[in-house]
Amino acid sequence: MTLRIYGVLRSRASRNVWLARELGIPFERVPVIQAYRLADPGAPDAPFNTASPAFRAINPNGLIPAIDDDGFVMNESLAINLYLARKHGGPLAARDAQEDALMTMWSLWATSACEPHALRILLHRRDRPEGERDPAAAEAAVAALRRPTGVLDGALRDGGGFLVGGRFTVADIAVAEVFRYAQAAPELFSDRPHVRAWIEAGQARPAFRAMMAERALEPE
Ligand SMILES: N[C@@H](CCC(=O)N[C@@H](CS)C(=O)NCC(=O)O)C(=O)O
Repeated sequence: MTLRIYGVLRSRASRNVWLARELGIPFERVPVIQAYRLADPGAPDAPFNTASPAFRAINPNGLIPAIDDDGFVMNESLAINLYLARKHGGPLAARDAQEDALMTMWSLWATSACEPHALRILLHRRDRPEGERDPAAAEAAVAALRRPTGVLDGALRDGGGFLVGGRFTVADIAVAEVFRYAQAAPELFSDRPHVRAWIEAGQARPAFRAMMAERALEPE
């Protein structure tokens, strides 16, 4: 049996698919859509969604992504990526306990210190219909993300363009996928050359581009 990744690509499942493609491992993606994007998620003809009882059996939180790896079921996108990297090894994974700790540190930092602000930027600068955007909320999120962006820039400068071990790893995917949401605020990066170059290099990688090409086929 193969690895199953549950989720549409217009969700945090994108980071799992990016990593799986980087690792070159076989996987099957099951397109579970967010319930809030459907008029009636419980309708008999509704697509498989985060409120579907069959999906709740996989992730009782009712959130994508989740994985089933040959019977091993888990959720939380960044924990999934750390698991997959650890399992399959290679340059994306940690070589020792210290690298492992740093990869965990960057992943937790991405989701706790950065993601809420990056998501608010995305919502209020791009995803919500124009009339429903709150420019002040976007400004506040940009302000909140300034210091973390500076921290990231310094780490990339000192790390030769990568976060851990002087090479592209699962930590770069974790942080880059969160900062992708903040790209709707280019002013955040104007004085952060290392972050700009790193985002550009990550998004030029064939695995990222393949994921995004597939994502573009999904309804907005
Ligand atoms: N911390 C979780 C967050 C998961 C999450 O919020 N997923 C969103 C899509 S990106 C979702 O499933 N929303 C569906 C809903 O709220 O019904 C992770 O990183 O996996």
